[in-house]
Amino acid sequence: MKKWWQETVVYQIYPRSFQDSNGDGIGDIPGITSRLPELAELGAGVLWLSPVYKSPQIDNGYDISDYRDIDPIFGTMSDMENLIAEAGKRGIKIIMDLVINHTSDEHDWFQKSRRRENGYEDYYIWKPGKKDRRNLPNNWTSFFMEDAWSFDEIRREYYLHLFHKKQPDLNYRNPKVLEEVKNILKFWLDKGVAGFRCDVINVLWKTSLADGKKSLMLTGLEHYKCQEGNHEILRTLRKEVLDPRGAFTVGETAMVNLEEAKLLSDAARRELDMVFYFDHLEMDRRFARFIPKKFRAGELLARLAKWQRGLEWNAVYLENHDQSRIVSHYGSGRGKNGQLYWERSAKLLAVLEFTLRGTPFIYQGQEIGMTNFDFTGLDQVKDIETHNLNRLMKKLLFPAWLRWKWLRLSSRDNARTPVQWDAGPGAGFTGAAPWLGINSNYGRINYHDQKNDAGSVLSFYKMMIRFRAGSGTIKYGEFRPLYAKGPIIAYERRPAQTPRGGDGESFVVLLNFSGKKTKLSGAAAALCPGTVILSNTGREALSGTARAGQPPFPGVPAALEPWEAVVVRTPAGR
Ligand code: TEU
Ligand code: CA
Repeated sequence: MKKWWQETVVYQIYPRSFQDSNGDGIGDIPGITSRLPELAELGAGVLWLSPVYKSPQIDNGYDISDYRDIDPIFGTMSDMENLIAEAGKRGIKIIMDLVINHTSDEHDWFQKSRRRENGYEDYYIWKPGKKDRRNLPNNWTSFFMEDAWSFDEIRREYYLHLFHKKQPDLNYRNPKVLEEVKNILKFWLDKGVAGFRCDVINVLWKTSLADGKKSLMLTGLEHYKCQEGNHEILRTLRKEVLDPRGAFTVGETAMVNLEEAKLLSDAARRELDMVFYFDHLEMDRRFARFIPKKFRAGELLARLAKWQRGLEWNAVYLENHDQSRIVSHYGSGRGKNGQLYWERSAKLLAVLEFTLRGTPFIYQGQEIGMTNFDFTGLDQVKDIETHNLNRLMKKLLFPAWLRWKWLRLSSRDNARTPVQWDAGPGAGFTGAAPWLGINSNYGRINYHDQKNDAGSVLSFYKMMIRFRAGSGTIKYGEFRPLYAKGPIIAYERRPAQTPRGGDGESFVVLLNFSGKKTKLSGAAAALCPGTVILSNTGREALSGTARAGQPPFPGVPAALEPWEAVVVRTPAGR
């Protein structure tokens, strides 16, 4: 049975960088409301807001000190209620970012827990110990490349934090914690939100606090990733809160593998509706996403095929607030003369995203082809993860030039520079000094200049969103990898559950991930006779000009132009 969240497109907003409305250089909720017309025109059906709750902003809001209040930098609760109402008038749903693995240390619960106030003693994971780095409760390291334990001067004990020391982990062995979380979900669902993006939702249950297998990345992971206790928490939340309200959930599941993702997102298990995995964005990186290695289009196809065919339903995404900009990462920005094919490669990536099986997620600015930042040094970077990684690499004696070479590729700030709305002052984002530098290419890449340009990246995104919406095969059909040679990959989308050759549309997608015109081997050309119906080079116009009495231009091109993307409709019964 089809679900509303399979039909729609989700647009992620990182509020502090989206639109400033009160001239303090920080994006805010009224700013989002003012841009609803643009979002409706794009075709977004759901808006996912990164956290706007009260927070000391150590991790840009992923350190929450009050789940039931809005941080003043973003506005007020009535601004939030107004956004939900105004979006609703346009048929747009809102989902909130649910961060329940940890809170801020400035949350009332932590303040009470550190003082052992009655009932709060065990809201977090505390361990006795002398204040001495040499005898931490275990050898675990954090996602931010530091110790995972800090000593609290008030309680005189250690507490666990898988992220920053100001983000203490909640203790789900204490049933009161889950009750608190249920109430937070109800509070926001009663406000009219349609569901949640669930932050690092696969590390909630720590089965053991024993030492972990030593690793450069996340010593201790095996004790808390995707544990049975975590599945139980998700099933409880689904059963008691989410399903009764028909709420939608997408889980961010760090370091998840396919088997774990199946358990977390299998419909019959009633845990999450879908999950964000990272496999497809890390095939040209070592140590998660920090050290670059060669991009291989064939490897990308293999990984996409694994998840497209492995999961019942995918969350399809190429960018978010933690990842670098996809046109810089997998597009022409990866190579030399990146600007030459910037537009065409941004469109190629849109063809990829909107012809895969699953719910597409667009990250703010992706629809206009925003690129990685143009910072010249770490002093312009705000993200704590980048600065911690720099400190770790310095300790490992990597020279400064190499540290910066790698960090500028993977820094989360690449995704966090302000949205480039127009070529005017502050790129139309703010009239003040922005909290983070605006990319100097906003004169060339901005929403306003693309809005009415039929050939722009933005117009192409709108067309791809409509194309997907209009095709049952693209939404629900099977995915089959067809071809991978050098920079070219091809895959097929066929109507699901029909014998080969069933009626209904079938498509073959061909993508050239290079700046060179590349021949298709004979095998590929034979793969998909048919008609080019869509491309980022206008090739379909050729195939559409069938000469009188002649069949339409035989679809498959013998070679793909640099960064060319082609969608071929193959005849039924192929
Ligand atoms: O991210 C969790 C997380 O695992 C990422 O930082 C991850 O390391 C990377 O994106 C995978 O390549 C979530 C939020 O998205 C992030 O912004 C927060 O900093 C983090 O949780 C803590 O809440
Ligand atoms: Ca503001």
